[in-house]
Amino acid sequence: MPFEKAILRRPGADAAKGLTTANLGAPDFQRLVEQHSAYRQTLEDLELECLVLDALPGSPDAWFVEDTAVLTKDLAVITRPGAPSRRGETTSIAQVLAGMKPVARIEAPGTLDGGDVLLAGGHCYVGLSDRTNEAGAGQLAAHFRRVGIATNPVRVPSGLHLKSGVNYLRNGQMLMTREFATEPAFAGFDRLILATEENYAANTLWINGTLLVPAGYPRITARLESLGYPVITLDMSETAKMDGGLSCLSLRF
Ligand code: CIR
Repeated sequence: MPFEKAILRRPGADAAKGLTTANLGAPDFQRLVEQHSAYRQTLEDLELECLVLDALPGSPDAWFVEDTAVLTKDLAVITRPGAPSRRGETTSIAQVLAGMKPVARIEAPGTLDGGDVLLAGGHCYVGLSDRTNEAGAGQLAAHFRRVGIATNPVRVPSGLHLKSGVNYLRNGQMLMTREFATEPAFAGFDRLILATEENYAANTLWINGTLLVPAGYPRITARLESLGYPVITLDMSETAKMDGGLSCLSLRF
């Protein structure tokens, strides 16, 4: 099903104060704003109507909107982010989504980040990570069961989120780091395994038939093109400095 809309949030001038493990230095704010604008423009070029929210003062990670909600055709699940510093971000997203879809919530002691939720061919895989716990994953599965979506938990051995390491393309093809190559939950997919030095490109994003791939990963870019996907590469250098990737910058529905 094609996406029609996306919700984004502008990075704030305090973006460098967000959480990160990347050791790549602080993002250059001007470049970050330019890269974020290019991302938005790309979604618009691919026919998505973009709602761009203002930066949220005091919440330097709020531009990673993907972590605050999980959207399906019939439901919006407001998350309870695993990082305490990010919990306040959900209030504003809940207000935005309230008029659009029925809303459910992840409640304490559950924690869940949207970056751990992978929807593939009508099925949901939820990562158990440093941010998403069993209680949060269980609550998500219960909400999804009510709208006819089955959910499987998947352990995230390293990295921030499940989608830092695995993403669904189309046609039964799953792009993943070597860590997930033997994960039984993905055994039924045609698995495309990344070379270790290209692991960041696991966070490739399917938008209406086109793949958005982070710039700088020539091997996987060529492979995806050879499979017949139109590919657009985007410079993600400043987002990567804050542990983010392409999927985390939007909620798509
Ligand atoms: C964080 O650590 O929460 C943010 N600095 C990065 C979140 C990235 N989100 C995502 O991949 N879905």
